[in-house]
Amino acid sequence: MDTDDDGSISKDEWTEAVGGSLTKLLDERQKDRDADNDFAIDFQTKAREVFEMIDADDSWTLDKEELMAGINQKRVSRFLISCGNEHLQYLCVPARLGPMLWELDTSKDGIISLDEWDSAIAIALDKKLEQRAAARNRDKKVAADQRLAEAFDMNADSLEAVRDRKLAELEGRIDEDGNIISQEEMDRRAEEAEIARLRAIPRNAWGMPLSNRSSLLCAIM
Ligand SMILES: [Ca+2]
Ligand SMILES: [Ca+2]
Repeated sequence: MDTDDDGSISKDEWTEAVGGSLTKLLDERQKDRDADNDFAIDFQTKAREVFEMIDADDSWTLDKEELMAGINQKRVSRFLISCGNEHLQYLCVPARLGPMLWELDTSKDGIISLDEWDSAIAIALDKKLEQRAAARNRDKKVAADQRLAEAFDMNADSLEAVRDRKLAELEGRIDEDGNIISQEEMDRRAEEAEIARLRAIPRNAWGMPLSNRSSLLCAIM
């Protein structure tokens, strides 16, 4: 920030630093949007090609026979399986083709029109864009963690250790010596305590808990 190295941050330096990171953020968002747009165009183009590959008689509708033959083409099945809309994905499972056709055929005339196909593809595309955004956020989080680790002069492992400790503190998993108790150990201890609790319940000669009146009655009957 202190670009002229005079030991203080002037108004201009501040404006430049803040403005710079804002511009960078906006640039990044624009880049993400552009990449998503390119992806969407490519996805829709492929989807249309797949439709045409299945539509053997060029009627602009898909019937069951065309679908059954279509899924045997590698490009068709590869697209469908990874497309993100499960109604399209399950078309590739012969036993489920009928029910999926019924789901996709919203007009219930027994065939899939181009409109019905496009609606299914729109759902698939939304899912894909969601996955892309999630993956991007994951990447950004990893990058932010790395920056944080560098800022504190720690490597990612020690940052992870700090985070583990914080989590253990929050969950009350610290023993009297200040060591972290693992979740498995906590589970094991809880299980042991439960067994001890059950053993401590006074029982009659038939092994029924004395405190439980209904089981006591059962035992008598
Ligand atoms: Ca057709
Ligand atoms: Ca239809």
